Amino acid sequence: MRETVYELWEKEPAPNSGADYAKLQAGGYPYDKDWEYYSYPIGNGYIGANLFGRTDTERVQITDKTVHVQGIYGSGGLTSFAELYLDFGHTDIKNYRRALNLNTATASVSYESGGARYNREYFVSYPDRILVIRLTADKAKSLSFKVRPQIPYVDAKKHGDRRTAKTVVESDLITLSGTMAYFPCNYEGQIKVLNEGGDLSHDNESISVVNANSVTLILATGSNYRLGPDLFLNKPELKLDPSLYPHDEVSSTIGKAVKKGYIALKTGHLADYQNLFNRVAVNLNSQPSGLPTSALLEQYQKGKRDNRLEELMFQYGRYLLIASSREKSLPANLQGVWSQYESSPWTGGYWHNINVQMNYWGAMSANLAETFEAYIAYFNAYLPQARKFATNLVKTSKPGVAVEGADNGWILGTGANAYSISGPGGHSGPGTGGFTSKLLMDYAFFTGDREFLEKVAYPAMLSMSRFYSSTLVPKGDLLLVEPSASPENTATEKQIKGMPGHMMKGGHYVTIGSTFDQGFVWENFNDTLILARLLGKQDPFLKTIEEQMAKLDPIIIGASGQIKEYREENAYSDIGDPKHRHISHLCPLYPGTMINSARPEWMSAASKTLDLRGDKTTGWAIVHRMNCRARLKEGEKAHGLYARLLTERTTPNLWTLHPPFQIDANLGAMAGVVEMLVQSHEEAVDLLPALPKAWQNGSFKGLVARGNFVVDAQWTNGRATRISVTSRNGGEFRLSHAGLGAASVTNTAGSPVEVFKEKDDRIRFNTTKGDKYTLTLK
Ligand code: FUC
Repeated sequence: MRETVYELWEKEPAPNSGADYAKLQAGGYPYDKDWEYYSYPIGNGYIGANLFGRTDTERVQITDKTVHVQGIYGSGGLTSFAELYLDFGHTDIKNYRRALNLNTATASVSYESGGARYNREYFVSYPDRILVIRLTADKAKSLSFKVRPQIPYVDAKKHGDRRTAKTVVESDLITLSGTMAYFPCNYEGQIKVLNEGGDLSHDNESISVVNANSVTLILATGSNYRLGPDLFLNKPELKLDPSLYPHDEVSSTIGKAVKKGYIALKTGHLADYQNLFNRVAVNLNSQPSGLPTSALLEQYQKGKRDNRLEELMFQYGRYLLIASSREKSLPANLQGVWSQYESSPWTGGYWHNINVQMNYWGAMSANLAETFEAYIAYFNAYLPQARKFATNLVKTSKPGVAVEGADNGWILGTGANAYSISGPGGHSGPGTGGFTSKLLMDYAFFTGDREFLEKVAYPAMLSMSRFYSSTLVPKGDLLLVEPSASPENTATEKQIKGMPGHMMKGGHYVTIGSTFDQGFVWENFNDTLILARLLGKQDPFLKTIEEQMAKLDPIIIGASGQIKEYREENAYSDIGDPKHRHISHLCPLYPGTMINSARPEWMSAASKTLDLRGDKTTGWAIVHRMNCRARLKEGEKAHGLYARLLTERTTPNLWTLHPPFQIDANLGAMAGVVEMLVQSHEEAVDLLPALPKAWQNGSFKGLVARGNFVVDAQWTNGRATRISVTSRNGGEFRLSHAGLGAASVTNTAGSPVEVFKEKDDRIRFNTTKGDKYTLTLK
């Protein structure tokens, strides 16, 4: 397959007209449209940077995921770490180009001014944990500029936003340091200026480069944040060790990077990044347009749909996930790893009633399972607090029943961030737990990692099942979740008159046994049982959940042919906002698996529900609809939603807007594209299950199916012409695709493999770990 270059590019720098404190977005301030719409994001999971590519004063806004203010809810909130300004003062700019290349995770700026061509290159290395900016010119001694970093928001009015700030400049090194008042979090950043030719001079806040041939800037950040259970169990002032300073760590990171030098740093960055990025190619038979990205997007938004933009958006999702979630870093938050804010919208947190899950929906299938390791570490750290929530809830729901010392399971609610998690309640019930444990299950299924299955996934699923099992409330023959909600949906007093539930603050309806909660209890029980079978576990408790599962009755079809959101609704939207962004009652379809092809009546009801809910909604909500349509194998509609996301909720830097910018829709749409091309949640892997007209010809390589099978395919007029499968773990492989029953299969050595025809369109064969199988289609 040919290698396509995917890049975002423009002929102009990003504007930078300042931020606006008057505009509060979801509690986030100040709002900076230029940052949100036009800057290019780079990152390594720990550090994020937004690049403006300017020629007068370049702005590089830097975020460190661990550095937080008090945040709107008082439990922590992501904030900007620093601004790095580079004063060039260049005028009469010609032949300007800035780009963000996704194949190399490198950004560049290039232009002519005053008879010289200037080039800049930016990347954030994961292996070396640094940001590198390399500046060159085609004329000797023509690089003169000032390196002027700034610690933002030191004059914050709110106590919890305050920070102390100190800038120290030595010959070629600038050190930024201080303490965030709230936790207190000690932070430090160092910027090393390495010039080739010319001279350096400095004042108290900046370093000036004069007449250099080339310059390399290296930046590292650090803090006293240490991910671990104490962080979630302790009071704010005890979460971090105030006597711990990151100075030695940051100095050592910089020292090592300086020693390696630019070439080795870049080689290391490329090797690390491309190992992940190059695994997947998706070719939708597109052509390069020759247009800058903003113009390409504008054209698309005017109705000229373009497959290259759709491919670019997919690969951008993979790029953004790699940039914002790596092993040992914190997971990708609501904005990935990017925040220019004093206080980020919704704290820039981990929202567990859909947003953080959406971040990882595509991690495994888009062949980036490693990125989920950041969430696993986060999960292990918050688990003791999640257990406390469960024990307290069991105590309230079963007063008098001794629960001390027992495994009461674990549970968490919606709001969480790097410093805290919350328990379920309010507008989102305990289904948020099952929503979360689904991710662990997906990781287990996709990777087949035996140790993870034994040590993490099974205990986690089983333990959450214990929580659900002991808190379900008997009502007649059924077992229901109480209190229960359909996340964030609102109702009117008139709607809920005479209903069993009640209204809470914000107009949220709280009731018994919503489809969301019942559905996720079902999914959790089901997953626990599957894992138990797989691992050969015997435990009398498994029998209990099997019996309880039969009493959950999660899916009920209503008078409008809809999947009911609430048990007590009759026709669609008897209760709740008929156009609400959340479609929590369709979680059993996606990311859940209860609604599937084996239940066609549920599939039609889910489709009907989506028709009734409509597509006019916000960023991530469009994406949840897209992925549901893909699961329903409604390719045209899934594609329509992808196009809607690009048309209505995508900015020129291809970030997606709720609004404000949230990374969830970028990453969730990436998952949706895969879901249209390969699905693996049913008995057999389904190839091209939801192909729209616009994608009738194409190919992909490297998409992953559950069982850890890597699939490559090529198709013409919607029918596969070439399929191959690499078996990472061995085991039986089942594939379904039109006409597949007649296919023959050879292994890596070219020897024929015994194939069982299960149906006209479905085959099965055994695989050996590491072997690649080629299918010959008749
Ligand atoms: C959920 C959504 C909101 C927003 C927030 C971060 O609460 O309902 O729309 O995306 O998360």
